[in-house]
Amino acid sequence: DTENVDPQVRTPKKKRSKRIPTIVVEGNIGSGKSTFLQYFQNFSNVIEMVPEPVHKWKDVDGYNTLDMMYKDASRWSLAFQSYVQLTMAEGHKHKAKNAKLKMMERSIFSARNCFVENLYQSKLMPEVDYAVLSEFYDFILQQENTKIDIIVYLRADPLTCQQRIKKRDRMEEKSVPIEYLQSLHDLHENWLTHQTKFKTPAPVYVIDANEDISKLSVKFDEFRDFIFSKYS
Ligand code: TTP
Repeated sequence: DTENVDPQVRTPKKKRSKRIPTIVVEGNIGSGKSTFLQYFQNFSNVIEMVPEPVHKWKDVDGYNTLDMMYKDASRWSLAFQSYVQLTMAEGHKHKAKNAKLKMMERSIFSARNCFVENLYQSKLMPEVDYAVLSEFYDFILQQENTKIDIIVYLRADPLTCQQRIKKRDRMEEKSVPIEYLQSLHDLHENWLTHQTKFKTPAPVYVIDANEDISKLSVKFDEFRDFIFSKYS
């Protein structure tokens, strides 16, 4: 009976921590997401970055699942994409502690709507694997707080992406063909520009990312001003 409880001794209600506005950075492989994130490292007093998960995918108890997936997608894409999905769920759950905003490279949404979809449509992933991943995805969306506030879409031509991938020379990506980048590009476009099959979970801010980084920084400045005034 709570009526008779002395308010002095009542245990205080647990403080619910407020959800921090979350920015998600999307775009094809090689579109410049890391460069964009690097730029915002300079504002770490305002924006907290969620650690980038690629290094985790390269070492799952000693297994480089990213490399395995590229070498034999039919065999390893379920293991790989399951792990990607897990690390994305962790990223969404991550609470920013010392900043007003949180920024994530990619999201569980692009992993599902672009990469898993691409593997399935190109018949590299069997229907049963796709079905299992999709159910798991739906479950995570019900359980975790995957709410995001804005998507920055770095839109770049597949050829530009290919050049940047070649330049950075990541060992696992040696054999990524232009057709693969083209179909991933189309899936990003369908999702973020045309919104045909999948709904976007937040408003989309598009940046034309074809230009050289020296020119791009002006656009990054513009986005910074936009976001800082929105959440000041
Ligand atoms: P990206 O997440 O696109 O990261 P990036 O470092 O290529 O980004 P940018 O060049 O714009 O800075 O992809 C990292 C690697 O992981 C890439 O080889 C594609 C692969 N990948 C998948 O195969 N499936 C997935 O679901 C995701 C998210 C990535």
